[in-house]
Amino acid sequence: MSSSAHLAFVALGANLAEPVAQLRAAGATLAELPGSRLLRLSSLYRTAPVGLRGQPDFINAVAALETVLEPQQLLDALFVVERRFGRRREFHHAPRTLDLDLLLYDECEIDSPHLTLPHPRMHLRAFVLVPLLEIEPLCRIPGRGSAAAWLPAVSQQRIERLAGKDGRANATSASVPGSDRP
Ligand code: PH2
Ligand code: MG
Ligand code: MG
Repeated sequence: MSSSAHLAFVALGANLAEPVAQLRAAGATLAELPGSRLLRLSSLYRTAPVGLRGQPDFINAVAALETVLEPQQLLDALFVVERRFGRRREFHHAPRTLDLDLLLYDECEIDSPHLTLPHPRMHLRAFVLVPLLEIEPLCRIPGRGSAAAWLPAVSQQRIERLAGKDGRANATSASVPGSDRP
């Protein structure tokens, strides 16, 4: 890909309709986004809902993409994938078959009505930080510093890496690094 390519990180989440299968399929779909290449996909993690009551556990992961799309184009492409996976925006924070959140795009800091970068709550969520650090251990969040430095702040949030093949996100072109995190 050309030198105009950008590095983006996307959070994947689901807590409805066989979420492990949804996330595996979503990983494969991200590998086919226009103008983009899937560089890495984290393991899958089972996580307690954050900020929501009475919802099932989530399955979460994070993907690293190289892309020539601009941030808004990438966001639009992610919405298309969400819709393809049957996401209906019934109400804010409704349980979802697939949620794709753009976390980081190069060092960009953007605050527009449609898009805030970095994602404004990513540093406060174990379900983002843990898979992100699995695939980008030295990750820095513009305006927030080292991502790893935020881990103590989220240590109360339950997160468990899925063992065996369930922990593998199974996107054909992704390399899934081994992790000895329990
Ligand atoms: N997404 C939310 C709110 N809370 N909690 C977990 N564990 N995983 C998520 O993906 C998640 C959440 C809003 O999108
Ligand atoms: Mg979300
Ligand atoms: Mg979202």
